[in-house]
Amino acid sequence: MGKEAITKELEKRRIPELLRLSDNTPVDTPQLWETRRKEIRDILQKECYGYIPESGWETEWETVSEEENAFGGKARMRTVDVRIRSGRGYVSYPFQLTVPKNIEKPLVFLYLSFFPLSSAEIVEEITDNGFAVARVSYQDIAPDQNDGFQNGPGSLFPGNAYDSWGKLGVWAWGLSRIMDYLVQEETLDAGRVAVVGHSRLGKAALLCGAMDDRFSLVIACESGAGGAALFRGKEGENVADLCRNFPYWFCGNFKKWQYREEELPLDQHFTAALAAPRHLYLAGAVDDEWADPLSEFLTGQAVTPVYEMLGQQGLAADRLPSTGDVFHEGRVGFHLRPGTHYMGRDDWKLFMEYRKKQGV
Ligand code: GTR
Repeated sequence: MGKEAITKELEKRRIPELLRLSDNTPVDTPQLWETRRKEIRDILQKECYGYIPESGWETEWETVSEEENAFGGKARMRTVDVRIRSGRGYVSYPFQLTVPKNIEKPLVFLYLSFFPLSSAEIVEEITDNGFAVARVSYQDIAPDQNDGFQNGPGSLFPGNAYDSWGKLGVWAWGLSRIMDYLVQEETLDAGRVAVVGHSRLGKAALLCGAMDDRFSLVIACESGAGGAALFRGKEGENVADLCRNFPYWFCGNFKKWQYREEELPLDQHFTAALAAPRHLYLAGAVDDEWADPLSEFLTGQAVTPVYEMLGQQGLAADRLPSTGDVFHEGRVGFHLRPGTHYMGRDDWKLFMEYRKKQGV
């Protein structure tokens, strides 16, 4: 019964097929999935997020401060400056790495935050649970403004008004440059780094995990439109709202899909599916109608056949979610928290539980 209700809801959305190449070949092997992923990446970049640079820069890191006894001596905290140069110029931004002392090679959260690095936020609670946290304040990477390609990494690769990267792409790319540092840091478990963000930063985290295969887990919390929520049949924010309020998050081509969601050559299960067969976690909140948690859940369901084709369990849900539901059995995790749009300790607790349970 419960499963049928999910299938019925998803069928109503009439989303484009994931497991078929553009020439109609069915995708039924891991090799063909790799081919399909390239197609999907191309569609997403061309029509939605803009093309994200793949080469043409050099990076250096400099430790700018170190605290041996953070949180009463429980953790080490270091601030590192990421310095990036291309033929066009130079940008830098800091991130903060906090590592618990009592764990050898801890798993890591790469956390794209709304808050300045000077705020303590949730870090102590996460490190107390045995995880390291690399935290970056998103506007340190690039301002959340319609500034063309003027500030931050956009200025290293200025583009055009059609298919060049928007700010979501810039923030995602900025996270990957921190990941470059984390993978060569021997005190961390570089094979188990989760990228995580909330809302607009959940959109950026999802995109980052879609473009960069080095993350073992991708967490998009209440990421809504342009994040994990399906556009087709969605409540709340839609393509036109995004293009009116935040056109610079996306590429110029995205505007042509306003009021034409049904014709989009993609839907957001494309972005989410690029995580497969790695772990993916989508979180929603019941009163977050603007993001629409049902449409986020349905994305988890829509990507499940990809996991299954790759021999993994996807979203292990036997019913449409109701308040407080937690689905942690498969490679696609989901929870529906009571309350409004927010990422707080209740969400973090479930992310950490999921990681411990799945060993990822
Ligand atoms: C809203 C926007 C959402 C979401 C949110 C946030 O104004 O409409 O897409 O990104 O901001 O980031 O908090």
